[in-house]
Amino acid sequence: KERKLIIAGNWKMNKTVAEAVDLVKGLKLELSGVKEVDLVVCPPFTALCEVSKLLLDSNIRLGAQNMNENPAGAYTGEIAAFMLKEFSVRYVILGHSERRTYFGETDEWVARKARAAHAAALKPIICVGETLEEREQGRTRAVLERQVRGSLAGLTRDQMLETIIAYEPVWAIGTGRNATPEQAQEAHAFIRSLLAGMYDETVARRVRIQYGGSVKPSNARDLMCLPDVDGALVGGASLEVRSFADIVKNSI
Ligand code: G2H
Repeated sequence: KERKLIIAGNWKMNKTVAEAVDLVKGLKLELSGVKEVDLVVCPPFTALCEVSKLLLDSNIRLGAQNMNENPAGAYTGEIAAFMLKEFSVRYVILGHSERRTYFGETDEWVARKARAAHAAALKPIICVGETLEEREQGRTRAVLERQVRGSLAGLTRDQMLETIIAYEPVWAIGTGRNATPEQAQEAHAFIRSLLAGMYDETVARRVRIQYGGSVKPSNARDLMCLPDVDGALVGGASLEVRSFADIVKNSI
């Protein structure tokens, strides 16, 4: 494959600091030799500080699960990019469907966050994906097009090259029901074709598109070998050393 796979663990709202430290120590033991895949863990904000210390001498990079789009100031309860930079955070997940559903994030808002992430030299992982209802009504492509165009609005070509997209069909998130390889490949190829239209063929060829939604050791190989799937955003199965390490190993 011309694009290097990137596999990221999205821990969501899980793990105490002590649990996070244990998990990362275990992942370092299991995955220190992995060079074929870019590896990222995205702990909750409260564990970033301790986890960042453990990753100083590691091939595993640090990501956050969200950030505020403003530089600093009176935004009670929010976290800004410069605070993430203090812990050597390199990636930030933006517009996850849980944030869109429970916290009202819109495409336009996600795009503002993406521009703020790039302004701070953080690489955004921008999530898109249709609901079951939208798929059953045959609206998958229309929804993906609206989300991709809206959530990437205003990104320059250079910024786009440093952006990762995660295709996460909402019906596959945390349900144990992953997209079939055919469904995933079709959606990924469609997203790539959108990038070609919005930017150019080189951008479309270079940008990595992760699949997310019930990725586990048993389905990782079949999904990661697809031509337009360039990695995984893993939720539930990233919470244990064994399952995350096996997903990585089965993807190589
Ligand atoms: C999708 C995914 C991680 P899970 O949200 O972003 O979670 O693997 O638990 O479906």
